[in-house]
Amino acid sequence: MKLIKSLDDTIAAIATPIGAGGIGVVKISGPKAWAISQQLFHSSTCPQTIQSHRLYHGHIVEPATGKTVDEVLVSLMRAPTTYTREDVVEINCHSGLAVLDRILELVIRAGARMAEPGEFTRRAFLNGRIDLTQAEAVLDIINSKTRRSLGLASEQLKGGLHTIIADVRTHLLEILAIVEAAIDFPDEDLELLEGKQLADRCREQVRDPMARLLENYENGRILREGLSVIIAGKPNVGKSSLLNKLLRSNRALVTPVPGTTRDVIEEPLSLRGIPLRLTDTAGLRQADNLVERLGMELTRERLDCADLVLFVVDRSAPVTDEDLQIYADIRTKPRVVILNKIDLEFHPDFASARNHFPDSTPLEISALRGDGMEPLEEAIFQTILGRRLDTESSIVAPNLRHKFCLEHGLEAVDRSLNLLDAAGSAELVALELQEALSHLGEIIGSTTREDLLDEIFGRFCVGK
Ligand SMILES: Nc1nc2c(ncn2[C@@H]2O[C@H](COP(=O)(O)OP(=O)(O)OP(=O)(O)O)[C@@H](O)[C@H]2O)c(=O)[nH]1
Ligand SMILES: [Mg+2]
Repeated sequence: MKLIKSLDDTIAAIATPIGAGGIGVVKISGPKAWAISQQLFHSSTCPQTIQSHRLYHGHIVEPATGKTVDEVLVSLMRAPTTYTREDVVEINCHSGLAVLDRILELVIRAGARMAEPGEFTRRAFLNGRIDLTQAEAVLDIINSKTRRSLGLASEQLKGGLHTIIADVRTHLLEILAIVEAAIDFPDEDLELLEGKQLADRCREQVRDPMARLLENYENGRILREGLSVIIAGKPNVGKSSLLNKLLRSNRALVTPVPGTTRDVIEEPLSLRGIPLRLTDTAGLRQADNLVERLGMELTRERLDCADLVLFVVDRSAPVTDEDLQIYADIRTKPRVVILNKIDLEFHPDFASARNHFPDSTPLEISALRGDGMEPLEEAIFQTILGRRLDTESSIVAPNLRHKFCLEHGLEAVDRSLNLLDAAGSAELVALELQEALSHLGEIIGSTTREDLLDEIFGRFCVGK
């Protein structure tokens, strides 16, 4: 476990991605940020007139040799209105590994320490500028791949989740204060007098908002991680052709030979701003070939955890037991039944496709020509996303870590409600409410263990 002990030292890192580019930034934060910079930065402006939050031209010069390293723009941002709430200096230099490395080295020599991954954001958190959900949102913003996941992350950075949790905590604290008064002044028999009223209040102000947040978890997961969409069907029906059409690129091999695809092919795809992980699989059939059988095992594993199955059938050929077996296997999954190859004459078996695939409305496409792709995209959207996802308004949704805390917190709240309903002991009610408080505190970081903080901030890159 890495322990970042002190906020007194000054940290530095390269804040831009490594590689050749227009500009690179070396970032310094801490009480000595400006003093350190002054040893290297020869400003074109008189140093005494330099103001906070302004950009100044000059050169980075090696103190030992007087040699110029680079021409730069430097900004000094005085605490507390900075990212970390400490003094921050940013040196904008030319981007290139050698020059960035050299400047960082000079900064370290002058008295700074190399920042750990996520340490700037960790300081913003430790100095109280943001809470833990907002720190996590910074990471989500960096990792966002679609407009919608970015929307979710920026809402969280603005404090959407923090506000809800903080509100619930305030109510919880008020309720706890009443319960504790009942413990301290038992003669007044508060618990009996106000038990029902208190329980109602606890349901309305604590339980319901927590439960509503939990309901949004699934939406958030979809926006953050992407939905797993699996293309399945027997061999040669056109699964890989469909993958290629949806991706608009020839990613998967297509041949007339049944059993072409053996590995699982997964590609990200953004459908109307919703991130999908689109997966092409080996066709499912009775096979003796070991490689093909292994491929099918992988397919079945993937099917188990799919959010949506695109089940492809060849409309120009007879419906076989294999088709029906796969359909039976995915019956419980959200699915779209796709009749492919409509450019060919349809087989009489498909005179009434509904009989074969009850409870589905099959869509007709030609993966070869691209017919029917619009309605298919609409169907994908509606089948899983349209129903569950409020795609327009900004949402506040917990991530997996928050979800566990909320669930544990809710359990404690429910136990306290049962006690209140049964006019149970005020001491026990207080204990349960305290436990709920501590789980809520963990979400925003007020009662979070150091190792968990290490874990969260360790996921950041150095320089953020
Ligand atoms: N006429 C016609 N042929 C198609 C269509 N879609 C796919 N095909 C052809 O059907 C054959 C199989 O296509 P694939 O996309 O490789 O099928 P697959 O389901 O991935 O097959 P496996 O990987 O073997 O399971 C190829 O010759 C394709 O060109 C279509 O809409 N119309
Ligand atoms: Mg294939």
